[in-house]
Formats: sequence, C-alpha cells, structure tokens
Amino acid sequence: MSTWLDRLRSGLQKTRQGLSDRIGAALLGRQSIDEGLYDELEEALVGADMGVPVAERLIAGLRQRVRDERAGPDRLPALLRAELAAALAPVAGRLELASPGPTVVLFVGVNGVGKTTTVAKVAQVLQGEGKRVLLASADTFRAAAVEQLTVWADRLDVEVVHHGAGADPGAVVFDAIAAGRARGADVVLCDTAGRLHTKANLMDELRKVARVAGRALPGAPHATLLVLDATTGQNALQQARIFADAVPLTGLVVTKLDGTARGGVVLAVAEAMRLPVL
Ligand SMILES: Nc1nc2c(ncn2[C@@H]2O[C@H](COP(=O)(O)OP(=O)(O)OP(=O)(O)O)[C@@H](O)[C@H]2O)c(=O)[nH]1
Ligand SMILES: [Mg+2]
Repeated sequence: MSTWLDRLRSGLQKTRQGLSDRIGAALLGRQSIDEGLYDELEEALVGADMGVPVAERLIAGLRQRVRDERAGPDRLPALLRAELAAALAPVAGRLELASPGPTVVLFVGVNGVGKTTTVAKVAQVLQGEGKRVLLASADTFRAAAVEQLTVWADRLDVEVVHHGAGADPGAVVFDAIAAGRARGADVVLCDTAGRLHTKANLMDELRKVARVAGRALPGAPHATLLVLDATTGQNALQQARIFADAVPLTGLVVTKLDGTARGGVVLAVAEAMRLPVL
C-alpha cells in the first residue's frame, strides 16, 4: 500500500506543486479563515481536475476538520493534505492474479493514452515478481502497433503472440490465451487498439474481444483496465462511462501524471465509476 501511494505521490508531483502554489497564494497574508478562502481552495481543487463534486466534498471535510480543531489559516495546508490522503486511500487497487492462471488482462482506452507502454511497464513489474508473462498484440489496426509491442517484448525477453495487421483482434487474444495455458504463463497481457469511445462499431469489436477471451478461458478477461491519459482532464470521465458500457471495467490506469498539473482526474473518475486505480 505504501509503495502504491509512493508511486502515486511521485506521479502527482506536478499536480501537488500546482496545488500548493495556489494554496500558498490564497493563504498569503490571511489572519483568519473566511468563505472567500474556502472558495479559492475549492477553485484550486477544481483547477487540478478533481471535478466539482469531489472538490465540494473535500472542502466540506476540510471545514469539519477546521471546526474540530478550531484551526487557524496556518493549519489549512496540513488539514487539506489529510483530507486528500483520506480520499485517495480507498481508491488504491492492485492487480489480483487468478489461480490457477493464466490471469488475462485486457488494456483498453482511446488512442494514444499509453496502453502499449503500460502493457510493457506492467509486464516488467510482474516479471520482477517472478511471474511468467505473455503478451498479446490485439492491436491489429496498424503493422506498427505489432512492431511497437514486439520491441518491448524483446527488451523484456517475454513472448508476444501476434497475427498480421488487419487480423481479427479476438483471434489474437484467443491464440494468446491458448498459448498462455499451454506454456504455463501466469499472466497474459492483451494490448488492444486505441479506439474513440464515440465509435460504436469499435466498441462492439471490443465487446467481442472480451467475449472471445471468455471462450478461450472461462472467467477471462479477469481484469479489464481502462487506460486514461491524465492530461485529458474531465473528458476522462466521459471515456470511462462509455467504455464501461461496452465492457465490464475492473480498474483504471492513469498515465502521464508526470507531465501534468491536473492529476486530480484520478479522484474524479475513480469515485464516479467506483473503480480502483491500479
Ligand atoms: N510522459 C509520459 N508519456 C507516456 C506515458 N505513457 C505513455 N507515454 C507516451 O505516450 C505516447 C503513446 O503511448 P502508447 O503506449 O503508444 O499509447 P497507446 O495507447 O498504446 O496508443 P495507440 O495504440 O495508438 O492507441 C508514447 O509516446 C509514449 O511514450 C507516461 O506515463 N508518461
Ligand atoms: Mg498502442
């Protein structure tokens, strides 16, 4: 748990800096806490993409803490920090492995959010834990997609199952699961093509991929992770809703937190969708 929080904390570095700058500015020269100050703090939270409902709740929690402690403005940063930590703790999740394996994980999301990169990162983490990992290149839209995943597979020295460009992604997943079972893999990580959540035919295709996985191995996919680009802001919520309509999502992955001061979307989406962030 602490390592997850550590990773999230370092990922949220820019968000934290942006927030504390704004909070610092709001507090400058204040002798007492007034409504205007709460408004400014709430704006700072919304500005970090937490969304209005989450921001309002955090501010309500902060007010309570201020009352309980009869705190002055100097205590506000610490109390807000405590409120944020309390909000984040319950959304932390981790990938549970099925036993017996293999655990089949589907990575889904819109174009360019970081699915393929995340597959490689997760493969490396699991490999480090001594797990036998197999990759499935179910992004058959472009030849380059297979190549990209193959480069990662070579670097990590893991096997990747792929068909040619234009192949049926369901068939790739089916073959990969069969190969995973035959070879005693612990995990089969399936990379899928980026798809605009607004394209109904592509969402249907995703539904089919999930169905085929279940035919190859009852219970699969064991995890379906929606990859979200933190820099997308509040649109991430819309993406999450539509993907969840197509396939039962089990968790969220948030990428590119290193490049944005708006990582608050982590909280907004996790809470609205009742999904853990892995
Ligand atoms: N800074 C940063 N860049 C990232 C991160 N994850 C992915 N990227 C970059 O984002 C770009 C897209 O990453 P991909 O992994 O190819 O994204 P994808 O979702 O597989 O893209 P499609 O398959 O085209 O839909 C690449 O340039 C990655 O290096 C991250 O956590 N931080
Ligand atoms: Mg990709």
